[in-house]
Amino acid sequence: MKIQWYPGHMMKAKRQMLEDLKLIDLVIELLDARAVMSSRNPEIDQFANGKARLVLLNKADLADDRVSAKWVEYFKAKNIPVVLLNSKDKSSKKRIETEVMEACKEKIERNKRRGILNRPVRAMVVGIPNVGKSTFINMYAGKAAAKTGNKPGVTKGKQWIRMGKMLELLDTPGILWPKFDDEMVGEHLAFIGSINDEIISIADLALAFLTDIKERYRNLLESRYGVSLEEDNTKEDAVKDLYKIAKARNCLKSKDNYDYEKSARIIFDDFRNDRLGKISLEEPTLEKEGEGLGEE
Ligand SMILES: Nc1nc2c(ncn2[C@@H]2O[C@H](COP(=O)(O)OP(=O)(O)OP(=O)(O)O)[C@@H](O)[C@H]2O)c(=O)[nH]1
Ligand SMILES: [Mg+2]
Repeated sequence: MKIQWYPGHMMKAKRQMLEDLKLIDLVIELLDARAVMSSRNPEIDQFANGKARLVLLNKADLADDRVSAKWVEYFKAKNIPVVLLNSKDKSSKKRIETEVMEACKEKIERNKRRGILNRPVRAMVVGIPNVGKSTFINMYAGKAAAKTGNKPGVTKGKQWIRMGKMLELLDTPGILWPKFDDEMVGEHLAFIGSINDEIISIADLALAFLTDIKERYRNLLESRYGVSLEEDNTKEDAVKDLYKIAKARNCLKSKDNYDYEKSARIIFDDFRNDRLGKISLEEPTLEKEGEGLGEE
């Protein structure tokens, strides 16, 4: 499926972000651990050039641990500080504090040498819609300072949140980029709920989702819906699988007329709310020199 979503408010949010970057010492980039490649803004290295960086692989509680471990290795090999994170888990706070302070260490020391002692480090939290930026900030702050919600576009404008004396965090609205070069990127972003569902045919998206994950996570689908999925993985098989799930969930419009939209919504509600199991959509691949995620 070809999916694009770049509404006007994102263009505005991007302009604001570029403006605010001038004030920032550290860029905290939140990625979705289930779709690390697709959730990474391809322009980020250019935006954040010269700033201290920290990558957080958020929603790690929803991702496949085996795959997440590979992603950690991937970023480590590139010398990019990376942390696997569940922002809903309050006990992550201590660990993240250490990482943030480590990432800003140089800046704090440079300030000290210049005799600047009381200026807090300023960090900007960036990422695609719905990746958990505001949830992360609330966990870190230990209070509900920023508004959160399980749909894209909850944060509308920027908001500074002060963390004690030494740190200020800037919450930003989620942004995407004008065009996804690869169709898969748009699909994966839609699966994880970073694209407004209203612009997509949800039943078609469910077919794409079933095709995408069936080979690796067949057992999770079968046990969640109590069905036995088709052996193969063609488009026709996906239609049959969606039918089986609709039937198992009693999604009827009228007698013998199944409501595929309803069953598609059930599948995405389950996937996005941790009822399907730990699923990762993307694994790191070997890449050519100089290509891929992030600077060396
Ligand atoms: N399971 C799980 N859910 C999370 C995690 N972090 C955030 N969420 C949930 O993801 C949804 C989106 O969180 P937000 O913090 O509003 O996301 P955001 O990045 O600020 O989104 P926008 O403001 O729309 O750009 C909420 O339902 C959160 O509860 C996490 O680490 N694990
Ligand atoms: Mg937000």
